[in-house]
Parts: sequence; structure tokens; C-alpha cells
Amino acid sequence: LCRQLGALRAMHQKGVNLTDVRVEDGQEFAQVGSSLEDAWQIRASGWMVRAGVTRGSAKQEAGLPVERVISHPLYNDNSMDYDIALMKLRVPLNFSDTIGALCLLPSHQDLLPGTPCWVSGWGYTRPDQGKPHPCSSLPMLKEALVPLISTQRCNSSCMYAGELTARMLCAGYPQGKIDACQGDSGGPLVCQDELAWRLVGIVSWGRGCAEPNHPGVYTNVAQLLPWIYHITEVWLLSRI
Ligand code: 4AZ
Repeated sequence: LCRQLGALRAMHQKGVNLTDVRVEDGQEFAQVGSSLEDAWQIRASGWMVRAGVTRGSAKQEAGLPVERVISHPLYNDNSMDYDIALMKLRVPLNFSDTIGALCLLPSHQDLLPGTPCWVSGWGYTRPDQGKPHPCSSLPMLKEALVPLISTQRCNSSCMYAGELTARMLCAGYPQGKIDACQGDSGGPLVCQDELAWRLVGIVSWGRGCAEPNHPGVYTNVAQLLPWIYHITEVWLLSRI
């Protein structure tokens, strides 16, 4: 059974897209959520999602309305620990050739270092890219093969020297050159097993992009499954 979680491009009605402003960042939330009992759970009427697209879209292009957004209550802006949020669409997606469900991992499955996984996004293709020229064509979705790197190795003194928590995992190449970059955050890291494609990570952070000894750091979805199941169960049962 796969839940309808996965690679979606979301944007804000005001004209900011999900990759420009982190959904889980404080201010947007503090403002909108302050009137609710649960400050972490807001009615996200301003958020829109586009599904089944590979071409980057203009800010004013229509999307599907989002009913709710919740960011993890333990999210830490400094350490980037618990870098995850969930969105519930107002109306379920119609599955098609280009829109489907991505599976989660079976609980407590540990993937081996070297497992081939794919990251995708509309982010920078050079670390110093800067804003695109207003007349330049809209970007296409890009993907890259990034093998998993063990946390033990990634947390060693020559890589991230203890900065990684259990809610993080690394993927990429010790020699650099291929990596996620700014604007890819929130996007999926997927790996295929015998049964399905699985959402293993979420693009989170890294020192620069594609630098040697600083592979991409991803939210370790396997460690957050209890929270994902809890929230989606509540949303399902309460019909909110
Ligand atoms: C970012 O700022 C970002 N090289 C995303 C991914 C990586 C670095 C920065 C990984 O959104």
C-alpha cells in the first residue's frame, strides 16, 4: 500500500514557490498558525501544488489547492534536524501516466551504502547560479543518480564531522561533481526495490553543491515514518 506522498511541485498563491521559501520555515507559519490551538498545524489555503509536470511553471499558473500543512514540531532551523513537512490536498489527485503514488519504506528497513537512488528538482545547476533572467526559458526538471553513503562515513572528520543527526542521510559522491543544490530542497530522493519506488530522502542541505567530501544531506524518511503515519492517520480519521 502506497500513500499519496511524493514529488510534487508546490507554490504559494502570492507568487513564491515551495523551493524559494521553505514550507517549514517559521514566519509564514507563526503568522498564519497563531490563531489555531495547534500552532504547527495550519489551514494552508495559500499553498498550491502542481502534479505531473516536468517543465518549471510560471508563478501565476494554476495549481491544486492545499488543505493543510504541518511541519515537524521538532524542526530545527540551525541544525536542520527534523526537516520535513506534510501537505494534504483539498481534493485527491487523479492518477494518470504522469501522476502516481510513491511508496514509503517498510518500517525500519535499513538501506545499504551504495544503494543507487535518484534525486530530482528544478534547483540550481551551478552553485553560484543566482536568479534566472526574466526572459530565460522555464527550467526542466532534472534528475541525478546519487548512491547512498553511510552516516558513519558521512559524519566522519573529513566529511560532516558529527553534524549529522539520525534524521539525516547522505547521498552522492565523495569526489563531488553530481549533487542536489539550492532550490532542490523539499524534492524527493527515491530508490527502487523489487516491489516499488520508495521515498527514502528529502533534499535538505549540504555544504555548497557538488563539492568533494560534502555530499548532499537528505531528511531520513525512514526515521520519521511514525510521525508520517500518525499525522496522515489523524487527517484520514478526522476527515480534515
Ligand atoms: C539548498 O540551499 C541546498 N548540495 C540544497 C541541497 C544542497 C545544498 C543546498 C546539497 O537548498
